[in-house]
Amino acid sequence: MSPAKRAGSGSTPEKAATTSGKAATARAAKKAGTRTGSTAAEKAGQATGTKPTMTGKGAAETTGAKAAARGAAGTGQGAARPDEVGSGSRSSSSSGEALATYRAKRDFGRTPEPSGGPEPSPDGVRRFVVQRHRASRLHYDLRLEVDGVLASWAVPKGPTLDPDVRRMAVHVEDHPMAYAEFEGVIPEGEYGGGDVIVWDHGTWVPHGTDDPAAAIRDGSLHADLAGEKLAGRFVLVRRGGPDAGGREQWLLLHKHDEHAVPGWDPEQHDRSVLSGRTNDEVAAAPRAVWRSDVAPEEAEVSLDEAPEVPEWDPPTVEELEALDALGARGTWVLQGRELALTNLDKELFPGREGEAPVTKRDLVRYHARVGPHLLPYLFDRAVNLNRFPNGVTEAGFWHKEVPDHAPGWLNRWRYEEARADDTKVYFVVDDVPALAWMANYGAVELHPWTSAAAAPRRPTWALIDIDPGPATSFDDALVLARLYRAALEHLDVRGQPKVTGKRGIQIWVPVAPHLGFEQTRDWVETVSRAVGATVPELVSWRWHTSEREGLARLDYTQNAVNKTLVAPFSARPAPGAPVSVPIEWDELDDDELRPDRWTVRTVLERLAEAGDPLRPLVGLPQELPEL
Ligand SMILES: [Mn+2]
Repeated sequence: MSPAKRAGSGSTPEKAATTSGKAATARAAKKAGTRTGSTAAEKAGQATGTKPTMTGKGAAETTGAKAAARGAAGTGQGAARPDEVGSGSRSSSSSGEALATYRAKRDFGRTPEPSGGPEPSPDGVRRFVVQRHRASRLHYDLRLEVDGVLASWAVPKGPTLDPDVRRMAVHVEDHPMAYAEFEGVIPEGEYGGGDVIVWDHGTWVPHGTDDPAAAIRDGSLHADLAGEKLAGRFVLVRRGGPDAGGREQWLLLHKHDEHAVPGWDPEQHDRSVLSGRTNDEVAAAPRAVWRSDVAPEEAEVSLDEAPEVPEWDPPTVEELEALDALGARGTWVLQGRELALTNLDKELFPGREGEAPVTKRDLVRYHARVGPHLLPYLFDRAVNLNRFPNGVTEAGFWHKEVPDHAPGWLNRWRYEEARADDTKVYFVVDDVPALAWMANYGAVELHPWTSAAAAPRRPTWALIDIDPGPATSFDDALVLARLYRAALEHLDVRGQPKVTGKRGIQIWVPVAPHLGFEQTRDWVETVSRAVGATVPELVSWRWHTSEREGLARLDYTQNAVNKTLVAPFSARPAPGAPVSVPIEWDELDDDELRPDRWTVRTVLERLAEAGDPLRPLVGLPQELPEL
């Protein structure tokens, strides 16, 4: 457990920041080939006394340039909210004051900030970068390394080699070195939201001074740039300000030297020097997201690498015996957490014929035991709850917001992009006690988001939902599932079916998270239309249930932010507490297969024998082929 987390006691925005920062930290740590003490993975390991198993790819993928950027990033203070034209205020770029404007403008929650002052690059070489940034308006951000930070100007028309052109340049706040190699998207709704490419980069040397910070304060800097596009001597000179918003207007021009090119237009050179991609291409399939709510060395979230998923231990025999020994209510100590359990003998589910009802104690016990299998699907993402606190014979209700009374150790995530009427603070269920708490809360169905909390607009699963109508038999659903199997095999796409525990079948397809929901939704729709076209007598495309004539719906619309399907191994609100269970494709041909074949009483035995065929696909960064 991280110190930050232990200190938390229920102030939700702060805890939300902690959670998201932690998830980002896990990625950043993996990228760097190290692990920090605050990853959820370690927390889980410490809580259970087991060293977490790290999956996924390691640091080998990190390019040298990235590694160099991160090396420099470690010395940065504060964090970056990428500026927009005209909306930043200037900074002196002097050490000590550096990045103070960022810190003043931002709330990092509990994320610890690095200590120590800025340092020059180890080799004494000063770097520069120009990012082409499409925010509310297109502009180019010229950033020069000065005393361990990036002194920055927003240049609406971009720098040019044409010596007869003067460009307006707004002096904006210093950015941390960690931002220098960032290329990707900044989420909508955040400051500077839009897309960013590294339009040029290289090294620079101040001319006529060995104290460029002082030169900037004095309003005139000559800089010799050696980039891939820009070269030669540039002059930055202050022309006015600061205005009411603290902004200074500067001019940027190129000297008449051997690198000058009359008529040179930056828009004619619009590709990234890192990836060769345009802003349009980066926006369509970004490889990274910049978070504004965490410290800069954690702020870049790669979309090319899946999050590490830890492993969890089941409860011990002694812990389960302690649960059985409780009366109708009491405190259960599970993996170091104290759970205040209530109404343990309440019947949550009627029994199936000839079976005893399923009590809340049974569901708590099930959640604890199935945790190691269920948590990989909940880890690091928001979860929507379908609650039945009075039992499944009464109507349930959707619940998303973390209530005030929830214990402080439960992880939360703050949905920054939520609309005004949307839930802001969600649960992130990432350990076994949290799952047990959910059962006590009457959260029968757990519906995880298809996107990770760190990048809510980037799904990691594409979902195919064979939603039976009243006239759809299970045999019909199997026909449709087999058609999907043929389609996925033909396309060489990996996915796995699961029975829903009610009447349907879903197919979960892992995807690389640089894809957006529009892409997963369109892809699933296209495949589904093809499947449906082969058996039109089984499928309706009508939106309203009443118009479907009882036919099945191949529902691709759940591929959207905050739309969800039930988690694997979550119980369903029906007699006997049936469970949604991933299956092998071959099991579609098993005569004994039923959509509600397994219950909370039988699925652990199934898991012991057959395992979980979907688990190897968690985090698989699969591309979806063009159709
Ligand atoms: Mn910008």
